[in-house]
Amino acid sequence: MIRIALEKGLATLRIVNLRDYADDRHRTIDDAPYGGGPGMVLKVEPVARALAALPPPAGPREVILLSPQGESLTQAFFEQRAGGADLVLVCGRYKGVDERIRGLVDREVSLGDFVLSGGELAAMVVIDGLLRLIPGVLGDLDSARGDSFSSGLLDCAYYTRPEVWEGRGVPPVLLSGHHGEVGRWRRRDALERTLRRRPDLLAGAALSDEDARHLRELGWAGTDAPRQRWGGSGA
Ligand code: 9D3
Repeated sequence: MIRIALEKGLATLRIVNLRDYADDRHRTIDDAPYGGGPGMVLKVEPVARALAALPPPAGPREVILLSPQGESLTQAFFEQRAGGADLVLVCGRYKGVDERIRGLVDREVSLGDFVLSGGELAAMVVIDGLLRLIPGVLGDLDSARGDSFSSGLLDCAYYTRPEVWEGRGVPPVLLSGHHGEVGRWRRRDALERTLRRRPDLLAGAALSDEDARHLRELGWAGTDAPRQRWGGSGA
């Protein structure tokens, strides 16, 4: 998907190697933390020099540090940035980054509460989530418009051929050809799945009176229960 966006000229990507902005012959960009302790810390000067060496942006530009201390990425983050302003994604490694690097960035973003070895994969996640929203990158514009999180609900169930697989069929309404009924079934299924799996999302979803009535039939109290987490005690 990233390659297609670049080949179509719908986005440009520049990769900067921080080692090119080191100032010694070993191209060192990390050092031991003041105060002692294990691990290495990304130095501030290579990051500052790399940022200063970027071509002047044509329009607005936002510098984002990928870090486990950042705020969690959301679909809203991508939607707010789909307009095409320049993004600079700074990736750390090691035990962490010199605190003064935080003074060089506009925000700090994390993928979630788990530990990666560096920010590079997180940067690719940001790039993927953003480029797919650019019109013309995905074959079908509607496949981004209809995204699960754009509606604030989880997606409904989907099926494709065969009609029966190892004795397991498909909800008959999906084979009925009644588009109105299919639409209502999908909405109800999305509501039901969201209630069971991610009740926290219901607080932020745009719900019609009929949606709310259906949810209450399913036992929804109208308040959001705590999210069930993988590996949690409630799993
Ligand atoms: C010892 C404390 N660790 C923080 C949890 C140190 C540390 C571990 C791993 C500091 C940086 C990293 C490298 N991770 C990232 O750069 C990173 C990341 C992540 O680890 N999890 C979720 N999102 C992200 S975005 C960048």
